[in-house]
Amino acid sequence: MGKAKAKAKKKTTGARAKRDRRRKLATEAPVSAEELLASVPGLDALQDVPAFDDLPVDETQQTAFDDFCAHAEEPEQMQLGAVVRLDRGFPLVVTADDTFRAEHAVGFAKSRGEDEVLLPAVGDRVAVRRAPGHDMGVIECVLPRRTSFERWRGRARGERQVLCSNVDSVLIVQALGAGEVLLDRVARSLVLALDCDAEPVVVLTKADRCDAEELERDLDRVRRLVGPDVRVIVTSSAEGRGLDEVRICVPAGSCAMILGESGAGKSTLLNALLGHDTLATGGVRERDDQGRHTTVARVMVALPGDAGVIADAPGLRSLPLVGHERGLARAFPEIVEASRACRFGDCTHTHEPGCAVREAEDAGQIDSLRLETFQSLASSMRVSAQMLDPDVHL
Ligand SMILES: Nc1nc2c(ncn2[C@@H]2O[C@H](COP(=O)(O)OP(=O)(O)O)[C@@H](O)[C@H]2O)c(=O)[nH]1
Ligand SMILES: [Mg+2]
Ligand SMILES: [Zn+2]
Repeated sequence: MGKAKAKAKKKTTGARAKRDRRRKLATEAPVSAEELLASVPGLDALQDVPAFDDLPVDETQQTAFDDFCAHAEEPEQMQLGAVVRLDRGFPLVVTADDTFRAEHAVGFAKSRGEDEVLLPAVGDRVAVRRAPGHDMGVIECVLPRRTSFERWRGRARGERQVLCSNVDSVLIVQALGAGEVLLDRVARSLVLALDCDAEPVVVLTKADRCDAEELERDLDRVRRLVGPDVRVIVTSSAEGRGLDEVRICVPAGSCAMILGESGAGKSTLLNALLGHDTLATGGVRERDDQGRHTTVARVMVALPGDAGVIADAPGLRSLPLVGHERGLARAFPEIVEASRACRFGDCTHTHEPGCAVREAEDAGQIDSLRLETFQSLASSMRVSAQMLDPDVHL
């Protein structure tokens, strides 16, 4: 692992100075009504918006951008940008020179596969047109995604929704002190992160709400579940605990996505890392008075100092696994390895004779908690695959 670290790039002092200047501008007392509105935390404040240099462009993306420009009309208007915020307004894009809102080009929703629409997600590197005299930009092309964190939205007629692209790590947030930590959620998040090539990190929040004994019990279970290769961090935003450990997981030049249920303490954690309240907390703005989620805001913030970027997203109640076999195999490699010796190729490791996985469990080589979790995830994936396509038998 440590992939994010390897990718980390030292920020140039010039870029940082520019970002700090922009931040200073953003924190100065607002003058007009519009600026006043823009300064309301969690609404439209440009504070903590990442600079273009915080979001490195890889070779494939640069080449795709150059190719696109080679065939674009008036290529001198094209800029390489990154989508850093998707909220109520138009996508917010940063480029080397500027930060502005941008709309999609007409006819942009071109199909990628059959009827899949490629709309920009937070984290996307894009080719954006900035015509002279225009405040708004126009996103003309989404450049190839290095990684893409997707989740299944809806049931049988659902679709894959990109929550964040070009993600290096996923901070799996679970709150302590509200009964036992839900291992099923941690496991699902782990599978989703590994499926998209991101490094998972488990962040247990609100440690101030439980005593030492509860903490030890929860920590043991989570560690046992995720195995020795996944970092588990205990935090309390209320007490400032564990913040440095989280920061270390998000080195400069990398992007982490924060994943957890509504109320898990994600925005509070981000505010604690930022040192001020940029993101709305308490879930108030996330719901209307019927208690429905209304905000679909996905917001990237740049951590202060020599650190990277974190994308906040609204809480996800469910994390369906649909076609995430690769992630499942990566999360439980020892089980997949052992299963190669099972007598039947389609062994479910439940009742079949000659099951090498259960033998390994009996011999103490496979942790029973991990096997139990694997079984439950694998079976729910079989169910979701059936639901999507009743003719497919896994
Ligand atoms: N005791 C305690 N409460 C916290 C902590 N972090 C967040 N909270 C509370 O948990 C609630 C939800 O937090 P929020 O950050 O909005 O969660 P989000 O929906 O995951 O973004 C708020 O009322 C916070 O004050 C913490 O470290 N300790
Ligand atoms: Mg939040
Ligand atoms: Zn088996």
